[in-house]
Amino acid sequence: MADLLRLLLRVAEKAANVARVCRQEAPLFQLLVQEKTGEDKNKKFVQDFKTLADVVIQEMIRHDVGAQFPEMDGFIHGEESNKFENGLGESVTVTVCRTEEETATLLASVLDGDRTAASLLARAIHRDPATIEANTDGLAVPLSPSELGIWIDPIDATSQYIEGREEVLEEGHLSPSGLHCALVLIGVYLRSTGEPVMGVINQPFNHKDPAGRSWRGKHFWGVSCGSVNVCSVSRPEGGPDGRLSAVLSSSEKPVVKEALTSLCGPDKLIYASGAGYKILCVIQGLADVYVLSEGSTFKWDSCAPHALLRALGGGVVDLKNTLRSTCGAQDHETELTYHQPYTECKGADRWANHGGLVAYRDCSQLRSIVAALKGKL
Ligand code: 2IP
Ligand code: CA
Repeated sequence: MADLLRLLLRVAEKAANVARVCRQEAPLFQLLVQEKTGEDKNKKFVQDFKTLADVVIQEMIRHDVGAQFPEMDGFIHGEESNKFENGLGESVTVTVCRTEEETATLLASVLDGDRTAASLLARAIHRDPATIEANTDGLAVPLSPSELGIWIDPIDATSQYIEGREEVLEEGHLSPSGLHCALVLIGVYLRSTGEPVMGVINQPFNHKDPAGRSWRGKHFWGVSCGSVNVCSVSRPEGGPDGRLSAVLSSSEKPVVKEALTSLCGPDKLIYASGAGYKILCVIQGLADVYVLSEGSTFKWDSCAPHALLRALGGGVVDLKNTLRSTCGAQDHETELTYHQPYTECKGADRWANHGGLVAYRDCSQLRSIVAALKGKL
């Protein structure tokens, strides 16, 4: 497991490099922000570049993990499909090739021959990342790769990534929107039970280096398996006034906002972008809980940060099931799992967290949230 963790930290850093390069290199950035529709649309060009960048990152992770752990091939899933069709009906499967040149040639074929953009992207994919320092010494978990599956979200909070607003993050403060909400999420689950057991989060745009030019990232990881619970973030202390704070999507239902305002007080409700970023806020103690009443997140959004929360003694439950459950909120029956699709649904919806969710560090806080929302949804 320590080998797998080290590899995931490394590929997440590579993914963060690709995400940064797409914003830093002008030929890629132009493609990233332009949205061509109707007459303007180049029929030889694949759907949109944003999706291509996501797919490239996802395939790079799949390629590197599959190369080191062939037993995991077929169990590495992501948000995007790697089959592209352009407006002329031509279909191309985007993969990472053996050499940088081959990858560049393949990418050029979906970028209507834009060799400059294709080469820049291929270089970022094939470049070795900086070494990631993580103290994984002595991390012994009795699991083999053949028991595990992976969920990848190449870039969560894509809208913030594209918009690209730069915020200076203050230690201990939640900043609701901006580039820092964009995260690379890689979660590992147990194939037999669907429990999340390992998570790696890379925040590609954490701060700018002192020279003020390029972005530096930050990474977080956690392992939770049986009696082994290790997290790179130490468990945050409770707030001074003991009142709960909740982070929500700005599009949350009024009834939820009202119930939580009564419970927490209006100053303790915070709104932020990105499903992964909101769970990261709970992990870091910038909020106590993240409540979402809609089924608008997916397995790839929650798997990685869920593993970190479990390592800290918390978790992520299905909100609807928890409200329906007759047992206490501590009952792990309603924790989200990652191995079974909703077979009655199609496409991405097969993997949605349909019942909404509550991410929490502390079971007693989860109980307060459940009590406040009971009978209201
Ligand atoms: C999105 C992204 C959105 C989030 C949505 C996710 O993933 O994290 O920000 O909505 O649930 O699926 P909100 O910010 O309202 O919580 P992606 O950006 O990868 O599509
Ligand atoms: Ca996402």
